[in-house]
Amino acid sequence: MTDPCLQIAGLLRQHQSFLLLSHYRPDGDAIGSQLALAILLKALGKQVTVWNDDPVPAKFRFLPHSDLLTRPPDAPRDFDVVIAVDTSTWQRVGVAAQRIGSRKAFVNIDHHVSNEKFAEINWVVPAAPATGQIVFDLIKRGGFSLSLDIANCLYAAIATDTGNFTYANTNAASLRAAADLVETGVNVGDLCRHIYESYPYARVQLLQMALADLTMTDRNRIAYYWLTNDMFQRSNAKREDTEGLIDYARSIQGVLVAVLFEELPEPGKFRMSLRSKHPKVDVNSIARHFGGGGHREAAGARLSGTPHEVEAKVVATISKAIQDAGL
Ligand SMILES: [Mn+2]
Repeated sequence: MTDPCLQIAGLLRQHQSFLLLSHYRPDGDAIGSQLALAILLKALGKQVTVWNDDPVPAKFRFLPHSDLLTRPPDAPRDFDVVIAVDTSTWQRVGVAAQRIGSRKAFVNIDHHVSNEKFAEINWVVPAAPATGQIVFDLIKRGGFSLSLDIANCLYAAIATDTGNFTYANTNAASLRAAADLVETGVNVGDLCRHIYESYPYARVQLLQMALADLTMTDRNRIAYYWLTNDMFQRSNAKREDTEGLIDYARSIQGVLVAVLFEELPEPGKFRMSLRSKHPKVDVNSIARHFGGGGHREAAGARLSGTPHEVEAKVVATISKAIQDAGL
């Protein structure tokens, strides 16, 4: 079996023009992994295009070269190599997928256990807590040099997907990578102040409204709350401000599964995020039941119906999963 790491490293050296993609509503891992690869390719003298349907969330705009990321154009363009990072299904790339003319190679670098391996070269490592950690591996084993700009992007990627190195997915390799990145010059204090202590006040107001209706159910083992369109309007918060809001439900003692429901601007459409705090409760399979996916301990899906129906169905499915796990 060819090592996908070395295969991809070969493509980066051999080809000239690259398109870097990730999922819409990008998180720190998506943005950090896209930018790290973009900076690496630029240093190699390559032509790099970075697309996302949605802009870089404000709190990640401090990352070096974040202005490289643009919305896909209206007309298709040709590339030598297309690389999708942190994207479990090709559909999650959004509109960008329709703006690719020709390509010689198609690469998928990801860590979602639900990844559909949609490309020609699929490097999917479910044991990696962040795609940024796989990109770190690519740089190390691929024999590329790690600059401070790349290190900042990768630290942001790994930190955000591991809950700043606190979730159960954090492993020795994440901490070794982090040590390496700090040795390269990453200033942890500065970086974390940007990511975790620079929230717009509107986000806190959104949280305030949402927490006022926090629901605890199933003997306080399921905690959830809603973000409604009305709350977004009243708080003036943006959709990107929702990243991490689920952690307040997750952090409650005794809670096994936390859910954040979000009403989408399209009528009758919702998204939900799920977090599990128990190794026996796999929220990826719960999300898959609703057409979504993710990881064992963190997953999500998009839903349709009325808020009441959606909530009842999801809570019942989680209750059953808890029961089936013998808890
Ligand atoms: Mn990720």
